[in-house]
Amino acid sequence: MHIQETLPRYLGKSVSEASNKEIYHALLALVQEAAAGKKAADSKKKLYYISAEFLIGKLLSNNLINLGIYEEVKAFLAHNGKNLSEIEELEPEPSLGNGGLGRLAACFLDSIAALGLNGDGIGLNYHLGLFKQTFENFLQKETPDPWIEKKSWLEKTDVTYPVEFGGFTLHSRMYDIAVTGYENRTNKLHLFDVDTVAEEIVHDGITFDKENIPKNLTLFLYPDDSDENGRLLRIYQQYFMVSCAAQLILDECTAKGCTLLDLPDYAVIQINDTHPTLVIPELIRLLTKKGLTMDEAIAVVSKTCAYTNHTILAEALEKWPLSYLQKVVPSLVPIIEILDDKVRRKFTDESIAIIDRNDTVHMAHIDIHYGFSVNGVAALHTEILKKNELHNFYQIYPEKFKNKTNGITFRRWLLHCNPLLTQLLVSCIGTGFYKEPAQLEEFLRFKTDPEILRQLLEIKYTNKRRLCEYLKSTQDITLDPDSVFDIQIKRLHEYKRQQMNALYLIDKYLQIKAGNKPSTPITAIFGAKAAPAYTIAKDIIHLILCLQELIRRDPDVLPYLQIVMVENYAVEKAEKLIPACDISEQISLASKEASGTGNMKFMLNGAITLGTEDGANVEIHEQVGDENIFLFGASSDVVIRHYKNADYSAKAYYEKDKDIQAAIDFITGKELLSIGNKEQLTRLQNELLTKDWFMTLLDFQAYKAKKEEALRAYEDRTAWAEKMLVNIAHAGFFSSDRTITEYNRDIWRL
Ligand code: Z15
Repeated sequence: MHIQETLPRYLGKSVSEASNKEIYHALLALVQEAAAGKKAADSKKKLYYISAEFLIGKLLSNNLINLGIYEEVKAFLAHNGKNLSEIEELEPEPSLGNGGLGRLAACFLDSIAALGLNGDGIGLNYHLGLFKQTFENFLQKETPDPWIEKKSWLEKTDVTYPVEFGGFTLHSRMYDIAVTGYENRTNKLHLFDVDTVAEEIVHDGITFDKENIPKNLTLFLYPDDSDENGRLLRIYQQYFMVSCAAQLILDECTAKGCTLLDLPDYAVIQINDTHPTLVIPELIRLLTKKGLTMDEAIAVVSKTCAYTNHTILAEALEKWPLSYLQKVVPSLVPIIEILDDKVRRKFTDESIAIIDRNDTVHMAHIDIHYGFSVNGVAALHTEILKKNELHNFYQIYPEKFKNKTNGITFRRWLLHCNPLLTQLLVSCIGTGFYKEPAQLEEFLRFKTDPEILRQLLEIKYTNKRRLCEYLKSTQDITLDPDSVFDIQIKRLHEYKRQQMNALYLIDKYLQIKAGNKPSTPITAIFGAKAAPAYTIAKDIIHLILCLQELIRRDPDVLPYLQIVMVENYAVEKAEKLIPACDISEQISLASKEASGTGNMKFMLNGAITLGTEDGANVEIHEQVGDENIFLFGASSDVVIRHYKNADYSAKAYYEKDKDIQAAIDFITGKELLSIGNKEQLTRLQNELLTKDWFMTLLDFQAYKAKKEEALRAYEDRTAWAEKMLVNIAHAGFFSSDRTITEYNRDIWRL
């Protein structure tokens, strides 16, 4: 491509005369055309990755990198007085996901295309996204996030399908986003929508009429499901998504010559968590309508669908009352009853039934009985599924169970977000790791090279300075780049234990007040959205914001400790935070974080993990060895035993530990009450003292000791840089290219 000629042609004027917005639009069109040119031939068998979330992030730079024209475009713009980074800032981030599960789906699409595999994503086009988070009076406030502009990556198609609900029919509209693989083929992300959706029904933040399905169906991702109408709306969304998916899949397969009985030769469907589970009965319904017998349809679908489990948290495993399904999708109920009946005839074990004695439908049970593969997302997680949560299924179907440890795309999480580190790596070991991430291990040769270690530290410092500038310009916060950057960014959930980090910071504050100052100042950074109806999660945000303010006002403490909560944490923020991190907080209660993927992004960018032996932290530990990770806390076995014996008492820890007492008492002490709200702070304190379901106090002292050890280790910068280097060099395993290669080898067989 000759960008000097093409870009002005798309612009209709010279680059130097164009505004950044015009250049953004021209690049958008140019990239879309270039991507379309990379559409590869359809292989016989195709993967369909169905997911309620695709947290794809901004696409311009990613696409330029994958098309191999990033440097060329950047240089040409610079030559004309334009800055590509400033143009990137104008792109709105698609708000199509919550957290890890959605971001994983996005990394997977990138790797599927990069590996040249024929696979599309299927999801929904939420107009107002998740929600936009702002802070007001130290509280989270939610407003709509209208990310779709007139000119966007979405390409409207003329594909539409009827979707029949109880009492009415909606007609879908398919939008496509091109997914261009790194120097490889272009696949598609298909996002279904309804033309009738009406953004104007939203008022007072994110409130809307939950019963007006034609107008609200694709407004928001995961609308508040704290009431019945919210839960019904979720089922409307889910059925709409999978009915469109099933119709599209059958259309594409029959167009390629599929006779339906041979569907598994043409399609493999990956069901991302239980949200798309209804695709199983929906496909069975459609196949029987097209003439297959019920048994034939069930057999065909069971060989086509594979399920990924992302959590052992009971409250996240979806169960719907049969009466809800009866109201929303009456046509699927007789099929689900047949599926249940077949299971009951074969097995007497009540715990594996599809419809339980309370007439509740267990979505994961449908996936496991009527899919050919079940996978967890990290080694520990898969073992826990087999041993505990899904033990009875594992007994019946041991051959279905597989582990597929998660991964991340290095194109976004190294090449794009950390160009300086990428450059250093290329100068040391060449570009082989672009396509073979395992080659990063060659970087180990430089482990004792003082010049390379110096450069690693210098790059980290530059990235920290850039983050400081960014936070200054976006949130008017001044940070000290010479402090140690300790970062916890992820959805807010009690099991992730942001509250434990907050208690540590209270403890640190009290120590500084008592004259015990850290040798290197500490900057603790948080980023997290809380589900709008998750009261305690919002209370934890309140606590952190109050602590941030308390210290901001305290000149005795501010030089040694600073807390900042980044507003509206999203992919674009992660891309700026991760390269600037020294200590990566991965402190979930062992057994509860299925994998984590932020942990991998931090490692790849030279942050050292401070974490529990949970999820993929276990595998990070295996990669880097004891010397290059800071692990603490109760093991998953111990934790699981506490739950089984119901013998954990937060109160007991409070009563016997003076540090814990001081930190917990501080939550409702006069300092914080002068800033925050009594109601929220008292509720949170009470929760920690009387419930503490995720055992914060159990691990508090171990956490504190290990964090102090990490901070001491940071004092020897050369030794620290060696740890950084080892982490980077061993991150190759966590490339999603490796993960996808395994999915294809063991599940999809494309
Ligand atoms: C989500 O982001 C995850 C699990 C879920 O059940 C839902 Cl509903 C959303 C996360 C896990 O918490 C995280 O540990 C994992 O890394 C990620 O999915 C991708 O597998």
